[in-house]
Amino acid sequence: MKIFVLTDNKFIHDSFRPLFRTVSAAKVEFFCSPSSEPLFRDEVVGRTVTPVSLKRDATRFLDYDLGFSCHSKQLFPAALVQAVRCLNIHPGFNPFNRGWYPQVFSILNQLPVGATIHEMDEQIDHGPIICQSEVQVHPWDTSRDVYLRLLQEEVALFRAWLPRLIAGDYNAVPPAIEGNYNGKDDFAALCELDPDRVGTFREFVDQLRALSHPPFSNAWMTLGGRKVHLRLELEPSDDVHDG
Ligand code: 0FX
Repeated sequence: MKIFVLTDNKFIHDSFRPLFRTVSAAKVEFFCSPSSEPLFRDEVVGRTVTPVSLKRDATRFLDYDLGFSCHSKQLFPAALVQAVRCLNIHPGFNPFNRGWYPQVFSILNQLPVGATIHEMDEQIDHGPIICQSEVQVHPWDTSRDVYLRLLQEEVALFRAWLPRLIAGDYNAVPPAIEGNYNGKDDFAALCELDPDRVGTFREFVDQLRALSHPPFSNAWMTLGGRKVHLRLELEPSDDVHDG
């Protein structure tokens, strides 16, 4: 059995790779986007993570039995997902807040967030769901706090399900509703803050914590003619208060 794994995330790569070694007698090969090559410099030297552009070279995977998208920046073309069983592991609770940075939007719209493994179709983070696990969001969490929790959940879910994913031993169920999708533009629109906007303190805290994800500079506003970035730090104490 031939399996390909596409990833652009070093943590996911380092966590998932050993899992494949323990469960599979199959031949498993790892690939990344050309722009992610520097992340895997050590592996690339040993040719164990191969850069590939799906726009140019998707046909090279047509004779594989199974493909995984594990935080890949590239869209799998329709011809590939129709010809080869392809599975995606996604840091979101499908079908809610599919697409860009699910935890950012879940902090704001309170829709569930978690880890999902699903069969891929030609749409982003779409397709029948194999398994998923919800992750809690506290009112004091930043995007980064939730994201780190999501990564742990993804590893746990992948570890638990990998043998069954490889064997095709699962029921993939289309989501009952279409849910919602957020794109790059939705995220960019959130990042630009209007200094004259009127709202509650809670709304401002929620928007800023949703955009606080060091080392990234997301939220910004124009102050004194300059673009100024903002980030929030929240420190929950052990004191319990009502309200
Ligand atoms: O690995 P990943 O979580 O994202 C990758 C792909 O880039 C993405 O296209 C795909 N949908 C996803 C499943 O896998 O890493 P990342 O560095 O792109 O983003 C990680 C988190 O960092 C993100 O959830 C929010 C935060 N972030 C990232 C960037 C680039 C920001 O807050 N601002 C940013 O500009």
